[in-house]
Amino acid sequence: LGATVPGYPRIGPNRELKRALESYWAGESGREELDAAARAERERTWRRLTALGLDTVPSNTFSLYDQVLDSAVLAGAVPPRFAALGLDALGTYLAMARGTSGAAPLEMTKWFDTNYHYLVPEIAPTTRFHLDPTKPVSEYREALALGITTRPVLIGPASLLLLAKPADDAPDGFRPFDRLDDLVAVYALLLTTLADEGVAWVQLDEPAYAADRTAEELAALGRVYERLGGLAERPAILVSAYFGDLGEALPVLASSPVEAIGLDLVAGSVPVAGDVPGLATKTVVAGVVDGRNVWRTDLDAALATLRALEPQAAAVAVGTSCSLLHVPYDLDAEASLDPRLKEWLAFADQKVAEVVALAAALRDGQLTPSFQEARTALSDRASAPEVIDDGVRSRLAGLTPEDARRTAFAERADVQRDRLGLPPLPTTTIGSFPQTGDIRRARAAYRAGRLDRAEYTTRMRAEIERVIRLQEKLGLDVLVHGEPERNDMVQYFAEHLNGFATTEHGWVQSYGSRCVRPPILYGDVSRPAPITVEWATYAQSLTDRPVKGMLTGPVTILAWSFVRDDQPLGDTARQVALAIRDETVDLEATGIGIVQVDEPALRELLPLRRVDRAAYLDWSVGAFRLATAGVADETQVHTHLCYSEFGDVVAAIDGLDADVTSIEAARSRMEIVPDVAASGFARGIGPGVYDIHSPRVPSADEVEALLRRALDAIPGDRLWVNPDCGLKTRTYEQVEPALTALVEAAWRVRPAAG
Ligand code: THG
Ligand code: ZN
Repeated sequence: LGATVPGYPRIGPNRELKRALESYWAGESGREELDAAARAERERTWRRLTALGLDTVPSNTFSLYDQVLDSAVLAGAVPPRFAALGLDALGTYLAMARGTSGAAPLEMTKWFDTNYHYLVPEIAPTTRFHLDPTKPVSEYREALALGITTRPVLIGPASLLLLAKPADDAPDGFRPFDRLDDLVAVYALLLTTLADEGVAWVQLDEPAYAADRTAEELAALGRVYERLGGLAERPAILVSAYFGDLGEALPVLASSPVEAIGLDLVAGSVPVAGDVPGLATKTVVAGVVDGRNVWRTDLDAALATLRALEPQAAAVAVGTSCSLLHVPYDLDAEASLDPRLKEWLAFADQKVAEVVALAAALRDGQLTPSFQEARTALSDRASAPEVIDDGVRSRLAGLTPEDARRTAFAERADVQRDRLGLPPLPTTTIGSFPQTGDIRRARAAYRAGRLDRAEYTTRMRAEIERVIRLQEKLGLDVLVHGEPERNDMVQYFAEHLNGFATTEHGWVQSYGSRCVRPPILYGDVSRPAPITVEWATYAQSLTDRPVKGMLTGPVTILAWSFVRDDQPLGDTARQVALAIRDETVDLEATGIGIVQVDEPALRELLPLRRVDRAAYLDWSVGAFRLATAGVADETQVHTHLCYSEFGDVVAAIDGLDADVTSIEAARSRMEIVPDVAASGFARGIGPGVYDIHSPRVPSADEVEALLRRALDAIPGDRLWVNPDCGLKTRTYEQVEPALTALVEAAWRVRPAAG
């Protein structure tokens, strides 16, 4: 295997695939253009990885939408509502990804602790697994025709089922994992088919085993690879796991008849010598180059790790810790990035080069000049004045527990009730309003210098006024300014804080055709000047109703950035928290009575292993409290969290000590509300009553029913009425009638909440 990587970005260095998909969806181009764009991106990838010097190049890492969806379709796991549409293969695939008027799409959720989202396969006892090997086979042939021999990559069968959910009509107690034997039969057929094609190696990804697994799930993993490894005719098998240590799954795999195991040695570590004797017969693909952060690798340290592994394994190959899907393509595309900072960084292509250099060093002991370059860059970074800010450090050192503590919630609640004078079941939104083409163009023109500051401010103010008047007309109780000035809720703050750099082309796929440009947090963080105060106070000046100030919380800013790796995350989080705290205090000083600090990513960074969770929740909750405890009792602090898996973090949400928390609940029809109430959560809560992830507009009757259900579990003086999430990705045609229904429903239910 030599030098290789488990995966590579696929959206295109200039987001070519995004554009091709979106123009196909808009009906502006046809199937041929889409296929051509996809083929061009695959060819570019294989040629690039070959040119950079990898010994073995992966294939089937391309996806039109999502790799989990690809594997589900390969196994025939197409739910009946999509099969019934009678569409061709592409039509069915895209219907599963995006839905149609009659068929809701597959649910989307976070890919482990990354900012990538995958589509959740739906499995029933009746799912008829059957092999459709078209995609990996045709991509293998496509590469071969270019003279490049590749290793097809697929999600392994055990992880595919562990990432799936039971279909809605599955009987109680049914688990997708119950179908493992049936699914493995399909994978067995696949391996035989690939062998017939002449495929020498296949990579099966089992990242679900980097999380805690039951004894039953561990035993099942062993059975899967006994069976696949025992096939008479098959390619050599590489089982790859990433985002952490394999733990107890490692000896299971090591004693199965697979040829190679891929380990994440950045999030995980080299097994203790002698602990896993089975490794002695395996090739270990050592993921020593971080596949999900952008720092240049300490090549000496990585080489030492590789050498420490050598005595334990039959052979050591070199790779990145996980697929490079999570980093941008090429640092060389960044013309405006500070040249000094650039020396400290590596994007996907630079990481591939690091892998190649490490493999060469391991093979013949020759250190290429890149080793010396890495040493120079690392020592420069360690001593750079841009990284250290003594003011920030001494402020952090001077903090006391009091700084993260407010008066008891019940006391504050009384003061806030008197000040705000809101009705029961107050109505509000999460913060962002639809971003019109005009607004995006104005921001772009301002950035490019084609619009001056005064004209830009005039345009933004006009939009804010429009949004305020609309909310007044709709009858909402707590208003927002709508965030027209923000490109992204993290990037916007990064652009205004010291210690962050932003990129021009550093796009990373978030889901489907959607991308984000994560900022790079490289140094001590501080706030040089107020960021949002001007917009929020302008909005407040237009209306008598309370306007909420809108901020992004420290944990989410970290989660959606590339964060420095030279100090504990908790320290970095507290620096960001202090910057946000300064902003809350300034908002309060200008008369803003409600400040919302969003933490949609709080759940996302929760460690995969239970043993690590308490420490994480300690620093993450602490950072949020530090960010929000600087305001007086009469200032109401709100927070917003996305996604519905709250069981794991209800106690932590309470620990945030926010006065009001809004959460996603519409898609699960308020299912989580009784759980939240049963946990003893006694603060204000706004379970979303309008699913903004879909273009569908709810009726007032429907919202009313949801509210009545919520009111069964939560008293009316603590229940807020709001959508599931921000409205940024919706249109005004959808938002206006939906918010009309929301306000109407709140009015209908209020008498019962009195
Ligand atoms: N910001 C960041 N990460 C996120 C979200 C976010 N992760 C979770 C969730 N929200 C992901 N959702 C989206 C929704 C829309 C888009 C990206 C992620 C999106 N992106 C534009 C695109 O691809 O066309 C580009 C945005 C831009 O112009 O800056 O629409 O909100 N960091
Ligand atoms: Zn949300």
